[in-house]
Amino acid sequence: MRNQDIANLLDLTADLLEIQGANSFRIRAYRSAVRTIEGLTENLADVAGKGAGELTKLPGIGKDLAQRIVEIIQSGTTTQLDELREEVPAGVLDMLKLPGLGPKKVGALFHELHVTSLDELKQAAEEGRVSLLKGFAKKTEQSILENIDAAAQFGQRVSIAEAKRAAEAICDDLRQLDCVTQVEVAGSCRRSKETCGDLDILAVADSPTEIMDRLSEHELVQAVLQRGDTKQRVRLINGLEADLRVVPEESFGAAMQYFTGSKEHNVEVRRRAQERGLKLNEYGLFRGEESVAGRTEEDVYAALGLGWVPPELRENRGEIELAEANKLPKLVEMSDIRGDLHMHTTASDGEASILEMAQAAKDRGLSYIAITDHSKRASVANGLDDKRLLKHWKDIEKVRGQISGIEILKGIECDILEDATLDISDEVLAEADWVIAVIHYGLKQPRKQIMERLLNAIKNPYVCAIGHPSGRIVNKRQGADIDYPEFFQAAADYGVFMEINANPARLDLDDIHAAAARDKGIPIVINTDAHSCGGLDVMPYGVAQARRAGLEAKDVANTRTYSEFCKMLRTS
Ligand code: DGT
Ligand code: CA
Ligand code: CA
Repeated sequence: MRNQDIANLLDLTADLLEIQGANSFRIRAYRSAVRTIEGLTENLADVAGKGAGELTKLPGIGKDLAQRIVEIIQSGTTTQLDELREEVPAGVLDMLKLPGLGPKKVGALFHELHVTSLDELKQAAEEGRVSLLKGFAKKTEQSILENIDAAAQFGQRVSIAEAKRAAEAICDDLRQLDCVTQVEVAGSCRRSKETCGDLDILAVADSPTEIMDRLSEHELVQAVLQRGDTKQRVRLINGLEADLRVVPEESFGAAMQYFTGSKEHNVEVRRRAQERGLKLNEYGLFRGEESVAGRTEEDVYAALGLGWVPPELRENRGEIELAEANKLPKLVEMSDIRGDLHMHTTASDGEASILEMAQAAKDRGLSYIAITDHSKRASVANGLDDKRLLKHWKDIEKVRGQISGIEILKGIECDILEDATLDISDEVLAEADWVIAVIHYGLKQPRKQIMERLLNAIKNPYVCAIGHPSGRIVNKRQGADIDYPEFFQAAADYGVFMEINANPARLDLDDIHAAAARDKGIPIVINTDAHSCGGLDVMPYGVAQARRAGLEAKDVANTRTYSEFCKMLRTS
């Protein structure tokens, strides 16, 4: 059981408690434990293994929570969570996926309107019953109606981070078995899509029974839904479902190719096979009865006159032509990344100090970072005004003398205000090494206003990059209405970088827009936006998004050495 799995279950408990109107101190205790656990570098299960008292030494973890954590590690749930799940129907939790609906509001809808599903909520909103509730504005009701169809559609999908974590834990475990020679995850998870509908796991094993038994006993598995001779479908504790298919060794490559998808990619590949008088399915590539390829994916693609296509590109967006012409890009990799240009400290809403963040980044092999705390408009995040920012930069200068082997840029995540001005004065911005401009507020403004704000930021001589440009939250909130061609043209003209925010909840720019920005010659920076040391570990999701965009190392500014990176910055 990984830390994030434990944190997720505690967070779910907090949501359920809040829906049930529990004491706010208790809820806060759970939330603060979640943050503690997410920021931990050591494995919580190992800490718990050292003895009963060890967990309570962690900040924000008292006796009660320590007990729950132990329960989760041992059984994958808690009696409290099971009880809460009985009291609150699963459909009530679906309502949390709507923007603007937190557990408190969802609790009111459940208890006062007796709404227990998205369908019922839609009906209640259409009938105007939602806005009659205390604390609900007409605007909230409208927003529910605007977003409910998307929420129902996304409802069953989980973030790539959650999917990958579960897939890795399960695959690692199945690989322990002696009877197993191969286990890999395929499907959207292997393609690193932003969200996954289910997991598709493939294995080669002498004993299908043994590997299926092992899966059904896995701590992340809640229930076995179907079981056949070589195929099993299970539901995980986070609600995600997973298929395990045991395939013959000589079919493993063909099965990986088939189940990695996407469907659209497969349709094209299969058409190519047919053109050559071949038949392609999950068992192999055949001429009549004779097998031509199937053991490895490389063999399958090669037999069709194609180079091996990296999974992230398999969306039928031109990759097959590139594979045929031997022109597939050499996609950027985690090991190419040398810097991280977006992170927070205790100066605003981060959990670690400047020095701790720098040390954590250095431990992860980075050679430069930018500290970019919030500006004052982000008052909930304790954003900095001009004066505090100048003092904060002095602190950064001091830290430079306390750590070697890593360069620290004096940065700021500066809000682009609703009236298109910047939240920090030009005189102060002029002193920065690195300025990321972002829109946090007024995301729903009409396109004309949004564009005015973005263009104004781009034209400011001190702005280096636009952070999480669309402002979307994956599965939850749509991004701003941006005229991308105009936006990218301006960024290209003024030499402003674009961020791929690696936080799995953002992944912003998305793959399509990151590719479009690259086509305009705009340097891309992949940043974690970390709010704790552990937050630095989301970089692989940003790299995966860049790979889905077809980016190479040369397209990504923070693959450069520090001095090369500095040369790219605007000198004004
Ligand atoms: P998901 O689970 O919705 O996030 O997306 P995928 O891509 O993992 O889709 P899934 O789990 O339905 O199926 C896994 C792969 O299996 C899919 O990417 C391609 C392949 N596949 C499934 N059904 C079909 C089909 O009807 N035709 C073809 N050509 N391939 C299919
Ligand atoms: Ca899938
Ligand atoms: Ca599937």
